[in-house]
Amino acid sequence: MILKIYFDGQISMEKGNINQKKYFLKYIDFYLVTDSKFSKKGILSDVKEAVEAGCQIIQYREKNKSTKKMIYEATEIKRICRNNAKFLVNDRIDIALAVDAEGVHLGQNDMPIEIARKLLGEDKIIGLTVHNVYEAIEAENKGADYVGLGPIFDTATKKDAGEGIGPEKIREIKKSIRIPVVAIGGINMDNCESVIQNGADCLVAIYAVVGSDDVKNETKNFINIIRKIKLLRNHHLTDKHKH
Ligand code: TZP
Ligand code: MG
Repeated sequence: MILKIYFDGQISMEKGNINQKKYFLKYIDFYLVTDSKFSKKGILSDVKEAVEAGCQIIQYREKNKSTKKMIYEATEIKRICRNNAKFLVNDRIDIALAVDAEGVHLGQNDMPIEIARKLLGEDKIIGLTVHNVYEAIEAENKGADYVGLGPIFDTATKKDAGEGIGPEKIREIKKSIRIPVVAIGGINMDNCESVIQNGADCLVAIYAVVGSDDVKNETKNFINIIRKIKLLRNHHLTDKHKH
């Protein structure tokens, strides 16, 4: 069980245990969620380019494909991620189990997290979508490894996402839980600074990345800006403590 941290910030977790999982999640920046509707070159190409750009966590999200097709794509994504990125499956515990993915991402109406945990075991990553402080605290208490918070801004990518809650809401959630907060919904290069400034540990931008002509470059741009703002944010925090 070796956790390797490379000089360029890449983290590789070769065999999971709970502490390594928690440590890994503390340091993720940009999180790619696949979307075959908006993808220009196909989801496998998107995953490959994002991993090459340094993305360390990928979520396979498909709402309308056959189970057979999903098993095939999930197997391919796992192969592309290898030791370079964690691979999670949205909603489908059965697919995650079938391909031995590193975790799942669940919504409020998906399988209850306690049951998912029993099926997947302690080493797997379970993320839960939350919309408010109450759901965030409940997610932490029930053993979620991170929360997905959103939609931060209005988005056309998920039809039933509801209205954007605004980046300031991230601060409120951060104060109420210790597990990482992954911001999602309507995030692009122009507004991502405010998301990190307000305390998000990580962010997802689907359309801005997979709908672009150059997934690798867009992923790199997001990673660079997130890391820059985190450095400034953390520097500002330590400065405040000095005075
Ligand atoms: N969950 C909440 S908003 C959303 C999901 C899956 C869609 C985010 O897509 P985009 O293109 O980054 O707004
Ligand atoms: Mg779901």
